[in-house]
Amino acid sequence: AALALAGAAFPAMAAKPLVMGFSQVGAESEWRTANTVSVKDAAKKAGVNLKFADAQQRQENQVKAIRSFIAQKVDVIAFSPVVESGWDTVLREAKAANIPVILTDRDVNVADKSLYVTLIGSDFVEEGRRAGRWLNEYAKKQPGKTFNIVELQGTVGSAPAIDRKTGFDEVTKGNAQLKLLRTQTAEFTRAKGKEVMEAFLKAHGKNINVLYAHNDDMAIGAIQAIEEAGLKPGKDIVIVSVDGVRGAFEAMIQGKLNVTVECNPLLGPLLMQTAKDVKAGKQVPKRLVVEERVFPAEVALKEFPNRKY
Ligand code: GZL
Repeated sequence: AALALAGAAFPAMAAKPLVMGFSQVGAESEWRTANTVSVKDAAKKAGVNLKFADAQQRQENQVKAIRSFIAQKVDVIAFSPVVESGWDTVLREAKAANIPVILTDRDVNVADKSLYVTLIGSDFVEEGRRAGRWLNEYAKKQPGKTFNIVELQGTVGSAPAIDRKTGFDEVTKGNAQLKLLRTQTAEFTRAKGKEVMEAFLKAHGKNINVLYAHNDDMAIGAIQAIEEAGLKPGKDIVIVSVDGVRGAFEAMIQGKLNVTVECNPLLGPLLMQTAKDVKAGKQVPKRLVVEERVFPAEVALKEFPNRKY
């Protein structure tokens, strides 16, 4: 009789750690830094082997990173696309290599939606609507007064810049009290926010009543420019911003910023769980939206100790 394999015990196969290639936009804002910390911490906690690449806000660096992840045969690719367009080719290469792609934070504009599994992130159009609704309510308290608005847009072609403008315009376009004076990109950074606000102030000075900034970093840069022009941010120029980062809470507590619309960067844990589900062949929704709030200056002091980023 064949020799029975008496009790040959195979060592329990330790699950090989999931390998994730992550291409990050850059390090342009407090929000982005918090997002990177969340992804790295969550990978550690989830036992995910994370290969992290910072693109310095350049799309060609993200394409290069994704190609390198494909060459390394990672289990899953995740990235936050710096702009919406120009991803079809490299995502088709990932699909041909049978590597699932998860979008975090920002969306892509691709003809074939099967090129990515899901998008985890905020509803930027709703964030823009929330900023516009706050301003409509603010204007209502001063009937008859008109407000000249200047707008600092985020990175040209990025989902948050396109959508935050869309949402804000949608809810404010019928308001006769509000008039958009100037709008220009300041690329989500403090430095550019200050530079563009200086130009706006040189051209329009005291005629500016409101600043709508697509993120807190640009608002904080603009606050410096407003003070250097001898005006009071938060009073002479009312400031509406987005993200809800620490710097915004500090500015609200100092009376220099009037409201920030939260955009949650803490996507790491949901990303790691989703990656594991995808690898296990589970169905995941095409869109995973994170919950967010609006923080007017009146609540800043109370809320500040609870902030996690
Ligand atoms: C929003 C994110 C934006 C932030 C900016 O989810 O893409 O990019 O609002 C960051 O601070 O630069």
